[in-house]
Amino acid sequence: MTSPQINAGRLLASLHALGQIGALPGGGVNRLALSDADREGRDWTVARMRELSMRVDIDAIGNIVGTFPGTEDLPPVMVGSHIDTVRTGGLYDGNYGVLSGLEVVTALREAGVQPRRPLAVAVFTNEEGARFQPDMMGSLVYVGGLPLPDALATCDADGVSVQAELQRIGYQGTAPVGAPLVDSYVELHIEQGPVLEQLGLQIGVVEGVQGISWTEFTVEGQSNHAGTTPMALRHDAALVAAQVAVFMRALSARLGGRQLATVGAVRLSPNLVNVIAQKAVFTVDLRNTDSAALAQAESDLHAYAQQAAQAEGVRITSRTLARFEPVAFDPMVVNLVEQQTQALGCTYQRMPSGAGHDAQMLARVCPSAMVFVPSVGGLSHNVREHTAPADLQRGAQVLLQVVLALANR
Ligand code: HGY
Ligand code: MN
Ligand code: MN
Ligand code: MN
Repeated sequence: MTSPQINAGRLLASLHALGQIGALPGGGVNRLALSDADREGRDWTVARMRELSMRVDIDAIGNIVGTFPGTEDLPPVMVGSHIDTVRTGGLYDGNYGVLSGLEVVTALREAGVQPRRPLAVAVFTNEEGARFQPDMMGSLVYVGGLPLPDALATCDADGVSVQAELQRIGYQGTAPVGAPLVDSYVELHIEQGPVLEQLGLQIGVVEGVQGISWTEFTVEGQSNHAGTTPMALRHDAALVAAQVAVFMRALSARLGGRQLATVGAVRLSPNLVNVIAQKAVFTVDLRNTDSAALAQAESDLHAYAQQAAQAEGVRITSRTLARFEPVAFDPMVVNLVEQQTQALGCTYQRMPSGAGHDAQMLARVCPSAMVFVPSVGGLSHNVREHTAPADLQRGAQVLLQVVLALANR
């Protein structure tokens, strides 16, 4: 029996092979949740699990869990992430955590090492929330945080439901969802931000995830002729959307610290060059590590949006698309990640996660933590997303060591 080693070439090859599915012409990946590309990516990943003789379970929200048996029939140590992407995704966001999990299983098999506890590799449905909200939908249902019928009934902007798409791509499984018996969960992920690269560090020991608030606003004004309507007589829905977008900077400055605020999606109608917009539907993404500050940001946002709408004489309504409090990971697992990182001689720092992750949902049912590796230029949700091969290999080796420590304790 030798000590299991991550094979960097094999891991890279699997990332590039999966990255071909939904590949965009100029580079990057578009594998929106429950799309044909997502189905193809799921088929490819399930085939890898079966090649590793893993038991494959697919639950009613389409979560895929491959299990590598332990010497004892105990609740598994789980690793994993997601393989759905945003429309301008990269090779690594989510995919890296899933494929590193399969690489860990491969390395264990190669070395003839069977851990005491089983090792589960999870592919959670719709982590991104780009097409169906909320994000982290599959893992939220998995831990009992969102009733399955509500998730299945969720529709995208074209009115297509999660259930219809799961059935269409053949991934509405029969395994029960609900609070699963999982011993612990560790998610390996690219940082998706600039911190590790700017500090020249190799590993992020992630202590928690910041709070997330997604709101969709609908503004209804009055379409009118752009050439004949005096400015003072307009009821311009696009103006209010633009004012809220500009307000993001003021909101962030007002709350200082780590308040992040983004208007990411704007849909105007009739969306024509010579027509004052009758309707604007736009989203606001607020993030903060501090729960009270996040609530304050939400309150300031709604007060400003109402005031801007009133001044323009338009109607405004809103609905919450996602709302998750900040999460702190279990110190036992975080300390283990730090110990294994130190044992491997990696440079590192403890840090929060700016992005949402499935780990923040698993933390509701079992001790969880995350491991980050650097993102080149801090880029993610961008087709130029990149992480150096040495960093990918190092992160996966840390994951392997943490998994063995958890599985054999
Ligand atoms: O938005 C997020 O942070 C996650 O990638 N869905
Ligand atoms: Mn991700
Ligand atoms: Mn993402
Ligand atoms: Mn994410």
